[in-house]
Amino acid sequence: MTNNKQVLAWVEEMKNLVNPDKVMWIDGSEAQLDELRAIAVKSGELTKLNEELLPGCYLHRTRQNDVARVEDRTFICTTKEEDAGPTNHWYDPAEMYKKLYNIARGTYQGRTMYIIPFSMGPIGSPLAKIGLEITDSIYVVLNMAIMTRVGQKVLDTLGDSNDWVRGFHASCDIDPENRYICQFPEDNTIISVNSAYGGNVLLGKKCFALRIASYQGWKEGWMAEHMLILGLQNPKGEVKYVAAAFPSACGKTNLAMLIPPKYLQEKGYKIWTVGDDIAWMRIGADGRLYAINPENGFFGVAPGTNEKSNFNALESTKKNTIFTNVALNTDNNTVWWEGLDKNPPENAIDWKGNPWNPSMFVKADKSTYAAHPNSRFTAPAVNCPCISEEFDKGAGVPISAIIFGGRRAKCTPLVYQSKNWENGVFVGSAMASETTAAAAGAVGVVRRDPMAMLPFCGYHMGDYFQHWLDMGKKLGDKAPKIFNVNWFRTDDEGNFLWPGFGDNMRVLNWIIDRCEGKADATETAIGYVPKAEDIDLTDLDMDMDTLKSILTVDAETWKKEAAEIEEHYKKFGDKLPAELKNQLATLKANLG
Ligand code: GTP
Ligand code: SPV
Ligand code: MN
Repeated sequence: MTNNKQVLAWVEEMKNLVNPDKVMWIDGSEAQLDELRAIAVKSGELTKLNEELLPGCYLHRTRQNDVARVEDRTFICTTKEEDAGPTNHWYDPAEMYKKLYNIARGTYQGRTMYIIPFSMGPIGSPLAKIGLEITDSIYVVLNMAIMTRVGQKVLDTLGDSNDWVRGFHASCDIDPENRYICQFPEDNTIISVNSAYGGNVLLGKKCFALRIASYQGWKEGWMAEHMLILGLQNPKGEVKYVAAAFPSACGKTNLAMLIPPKYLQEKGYKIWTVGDDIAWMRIGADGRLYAINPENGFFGVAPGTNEKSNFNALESTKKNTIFTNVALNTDNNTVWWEGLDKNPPENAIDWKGNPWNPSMFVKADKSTYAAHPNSRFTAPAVNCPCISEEFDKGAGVPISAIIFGGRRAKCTPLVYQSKNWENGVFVGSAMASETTAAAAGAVGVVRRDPMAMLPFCGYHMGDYFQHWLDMGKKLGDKAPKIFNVNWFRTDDEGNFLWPGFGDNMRVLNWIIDRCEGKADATETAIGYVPKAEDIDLTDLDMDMDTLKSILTVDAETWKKEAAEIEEHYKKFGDKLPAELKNQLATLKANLG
């Protein structure tokens, strides 16, 4: 399939290491993918779902110990430890290669080695990058064929170039004690062993498009961010693009596919989806910031996705989709998850592979749920009813606003605007959010997650902050405006105070109005907060007092927040840019 000498040498080296029975290059043809689907169904790796109701769809269950990203087993392997920084786990590259090769040696025996050439970004786009993933898992091949552009065309585009990322995956025994997700940014290399779950093994996604790409972006002057990209169309038919960084399972897919409230639809407002998880951004010829979505599909959270909360995501999963760790409805061979509808199947198999029925469900006990809280769908982007016409173009869309956000029951208001780019970088660097099921470990614990990149930044986070500041200097007055949102404020009983989902459009409209100088705001210690009357509550069952309560910036709460930010900043030592130190001092002064 290729004469590229570096590619062939690496494939040969890996082949000698793992000793497969067979080797298969993924050419991207439907015929070849179909052959693999048939093998996986026969072996039980995939379950074919109801062809009438869910054409081309399959269910896969992972091991119970392999259901999410594993941050404490994820390593950045750079020659110098300090280059990985205080927020990453570091390992010496030479030692890590040795360790990983010892784990992987001979493990493809009796198996097939699949070689997947893939492009992150539309093939041939000046913003795209190429990778190869070697794997022994058909599940990985079929997911990569949805999430990225794969096949012969990628190798043709690569030609003899050595500008490509090496991704090697070995399932081994799925042993959690020997699970390693390792990035070698200096070598453009990723190695993942002993997992067979999503983000750990679909190496184009978090490992390449964020960890490796953030490092490349730092060296080459562009940005790889954990951001959705959406286009907001106004009644005049103009489309403004927004990128938003929220931590895992904090609402990116939902915001990216938002359907506006009826009265706004009737006025002519509409949202177009460019991406739901990752943005690669470069300064264009006109000096503005342009973003592409490097992915080709959505690896979305299933629980909570329904016709009302996210119609477009649900529609996207109705054909050619792979479901991971959801429940199987055995009456009609379809899928179900908590929050899909109010009719759980009477006869089901839960995500662990055990018989399940609704009488077993106890709301407070997640272990009784039919679907795993981090169960997911892998759906082709072309299925999405609101996919943007810019999605496949590769030129990128000009970004008017960048939004940060997270899950904060208290403290952070519904929305505020930073005072300028520098202040916006401070807001992003100080972001915090409650942890979710997207990563192994405790759920609901508030932690600092700068720019939603804590698990994904491939280098020293202090250098990363500096890179953001430098990008702002280059962008000058063409820089996007920076905002922060929080859909997750709760009352004392834990009920969400803001309706969220489609109603987030009301906040997006304020954001766009601010970018165009059309909306008013109140200046507070943390930034510009909307006047309550400027958030349109038409058709909403919400009183002004509740709205005002989630727009309030409480000085005492924020003084505690500032103290926590100061603590968080200590980690970065000398690498903390002076601008951010000054920003924190200004915040403290503003709070009095
Ligand atoms: P990753 O794919 O892990 O990066 O997640 P994501 O950021 O794309 O999050 P997603 O949109 O899948 O939402 C995660 C969870 O948050 C789902 O259970 C949603 O139902 C819920 N959620 C999303 N938006 C809102 C919102 O506006 N309000 C509330 N209360 N919940 C939301
Ligand atoms: C996330 O955790 O942010 C995801 C899912 O998008 S994974 O691909 O597993 O990282
Ligand atoms: Mn994500």
